[in-house]
Amino acid sequence: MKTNKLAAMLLSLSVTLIAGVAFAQAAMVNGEVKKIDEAAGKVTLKHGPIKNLDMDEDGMTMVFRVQDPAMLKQVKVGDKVQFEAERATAGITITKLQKGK
Ligand SMILES: [Cu+2]
Repeated sequence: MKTNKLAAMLLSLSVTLIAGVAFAQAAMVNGEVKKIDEAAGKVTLKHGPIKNLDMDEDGMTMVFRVQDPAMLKQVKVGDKVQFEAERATAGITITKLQKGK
């Protein structure tokens, strides 16, 4: 049956896409804290490439929102960090933030 073949093809394609997205999100990005704005829940990071956001440039400095302002208490200006960021309706948001090595 043709319909079944097409359905199977679409299913395997979407599985591949989901796996790809999961892999991109799992990759932690290296960064360095430049500025912290706890009141606004924002942090300025100089960061390496962020594959899941199509940012291939190295050494780009920009402001990120943080998902939870408490994240900002774990880091200070000058710290090397690792993070994960996602594009959200309110802007690019950091979903994970930890001190790097
Ligand atoms: Cu950037």
